[in-house]
Amino acid sequence: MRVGIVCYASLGGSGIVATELARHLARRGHEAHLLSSDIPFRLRADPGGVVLHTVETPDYPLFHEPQYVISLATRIVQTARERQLDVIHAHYAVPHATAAYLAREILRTECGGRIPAVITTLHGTDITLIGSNPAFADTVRFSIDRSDAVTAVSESLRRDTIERLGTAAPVRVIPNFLDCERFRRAFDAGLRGRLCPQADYDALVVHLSNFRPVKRVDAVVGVFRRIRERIRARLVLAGDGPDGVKVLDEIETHGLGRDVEILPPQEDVVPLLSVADLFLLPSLQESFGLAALEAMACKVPVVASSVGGLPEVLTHGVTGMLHPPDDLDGMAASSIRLLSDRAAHAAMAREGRRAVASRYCADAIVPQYEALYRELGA
Ligand code: GMT
Repeated sequence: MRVGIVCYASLGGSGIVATELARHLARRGHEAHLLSSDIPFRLRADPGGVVLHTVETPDYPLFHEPQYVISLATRIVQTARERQLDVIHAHYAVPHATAAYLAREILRTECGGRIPAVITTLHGTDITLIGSNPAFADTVRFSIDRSDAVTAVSESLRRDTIERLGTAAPVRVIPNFLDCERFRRAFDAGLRGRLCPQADYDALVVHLSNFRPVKRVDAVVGVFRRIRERIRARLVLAGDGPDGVKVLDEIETHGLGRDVEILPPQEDVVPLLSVADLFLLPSLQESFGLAALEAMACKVPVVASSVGGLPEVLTHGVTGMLHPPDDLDGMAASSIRLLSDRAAHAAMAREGRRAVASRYCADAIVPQYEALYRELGA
């Protein structure tokens, strides 16, 4: 099959999942094209047989507004024509579902050309935070409903889509996935020693994200501060984003400078996760929580908010610990318990890896997308 996948290049779960899907489709013998404004974050190290088509949005002095929808739709049309695409798979509805719809309608007007099926995969904030905003909702709903198929990454997001946008299109749940061969614990004593010297610390707590308000990096520091009162722990935050400065303030206010380190976004997160003892994800909203899945795959117990799709990914008390987003004391108590009880920690690490291996590996999920493409005639 010839598949064109549209995604954001920036640091975010939807771009990561789209890139991995393209890579796995290429590995399984399909022609995989990725359309994005730049090289997607996780494609940089290894394109893995995926053909990248970058989208250029020209500037013009009259425009104060970026014209990305038009340039993206045009790029999709050109790629579909040149490569005879069977499928256009838009990841993140805003505005990718709209550009894909527009591209398909343009292709429909051409004689004899192939008309690709349009699939939209909803990732979370494209519905919960931004897509349902009154400034966008009518167009987003229309674009979703005009897709030939719609998928959501969790049951919670499927419900949110219907409730918040009132969409009519059936939404199928296809969860996120990982390359389970690549995502496995590979402990590096040197890295652990550098990030968490044994003479000073007994535990390493990690958080990875794009430091947007929804991730609540201040709450990460808040939970860590409570842990630090009881355990000689160190916190490593990796990522960057709008709340980076807020986090620095928080660290300074609480005099945590020596115990917290901020690293840049990691192209490969496995080395860092593999030396961690605990992963914190106290998000306000999380339709799936790909970062939690990555941590579980690397045998790192997760303490997270009981919001959105996280209760589908994590079973409280078995593969992770879930608390209401504002219950920082509860998150800290669970963290302290796990970091002080070796047997409980080992059991949760083992069960987390087992859950990922049994339900979320590429081999189980990518065929569900292939089956969907085939159902649509690809
Ligand atoms: O918030 C992010 O990390 C970015 C955002 C995106 O669309 O890139 O993430 C959403 O999609 C991820 C991949 O499906 C999910 O794992 C995240 O839970 C979801 N984020 C939110 O719902 C806040």
